[in-house]
Amino acid sequence: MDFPGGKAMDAVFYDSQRQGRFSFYMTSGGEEATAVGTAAALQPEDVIFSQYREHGVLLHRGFTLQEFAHQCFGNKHEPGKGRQMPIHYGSKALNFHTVSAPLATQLPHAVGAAYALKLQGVKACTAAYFGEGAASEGDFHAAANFASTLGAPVLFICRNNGYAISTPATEQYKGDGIAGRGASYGMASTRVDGGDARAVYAATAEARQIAVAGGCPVLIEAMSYRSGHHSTSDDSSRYRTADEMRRWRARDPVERMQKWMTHQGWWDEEQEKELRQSSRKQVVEALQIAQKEDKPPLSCMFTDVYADLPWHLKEQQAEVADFVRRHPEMLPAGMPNDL
Ligand SMILES: Cc1ncc(C[n+]2csc(CCOP(=O)(O)OP(=O)(O)O)c2C)c(N)n1
Ligand SMILES: [Mg+2]
Repeated sequence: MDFPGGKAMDAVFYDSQRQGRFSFYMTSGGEEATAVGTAAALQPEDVIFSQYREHGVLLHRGFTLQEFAHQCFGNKHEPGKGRQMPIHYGSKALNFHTVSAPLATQLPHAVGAAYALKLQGVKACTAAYFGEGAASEGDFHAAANFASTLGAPVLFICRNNGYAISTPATEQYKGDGIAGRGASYGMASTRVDGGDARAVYAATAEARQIAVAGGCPVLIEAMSYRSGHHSTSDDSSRYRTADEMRRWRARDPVERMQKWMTHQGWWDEEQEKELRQSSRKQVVEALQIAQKEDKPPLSCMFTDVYADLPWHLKEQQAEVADFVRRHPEMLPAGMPNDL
């Protein structure tokens, strides 16, 4: 897959997954301006609930390439201790709730957290990211109604990238997209060009001001295009034309930003070349380091859920211990057996 705009992280992580170095990856190509533009307009005390395609938000908050790489390899440095699939990032330090695979579950959570901030008198909001596909879930509607009736300061940030895996937006809804749904729940709503980082920033800054000052939700629908496959388990050439992809790739958000900065005289080709090379080197190094690290010990499968292990898990733990004693070759490479 080619990556317009020279996105080092997505390009190298994607290729590494295809080489079989880790199990799964999702790219954010075509939607970088939505992630970075919104993140730039938020404050560190604002709490993020993301879907899974918002790497730019984490990068903007200071999540390191090494942290991304550790998580994708599920090694011992990953806070989830390897119990989640790759791309399920989270960071307590950065006020970023861990990605949850079932679609839209983050939306009612974000509303509850926003209401809690309001009750505590904290002048901050939550930001709930979701795809237009996730907006078909009941959780979206429950969250929108709770947010507007309770007056919860939450920003609903919809990335409308045209597809829910292989289902085009034209087959997902018959109304005029997602922004209109916000209005029908009685909340301020806007639609923005999700490929224009400056427009996204301006819309988010205003939305945040409305939400925090007014104690109410705001919905932003950022229109963009998922320029990559849905995930490393998908082949989008099966359901969309090369011509459609070419047309959108010509409007790549990173290239648009590069052109604008160059036009302003703030950026040139030489700086661009250097940045691409050094970014790529940093990403490759982070992956090499993460791949060499040990996995969390086997016992982690059974910890951190119950204070006291219930009988049925004790039984399963004994079964696993017995199994790896009889079949040590089945223990994943680099995973200490502490059972
Ligand atoms: C409740 C639930 N149903 C189905 C899925 C499978 N699934 C994963 S991603 C996805 C498409 C989501 O599309 P969208 O919200 O538009 O996000 P995008 O992938 O386009 O960023 C589906 C159906 C899931 N993870 N959870
Ligand atoms: Mg989508």
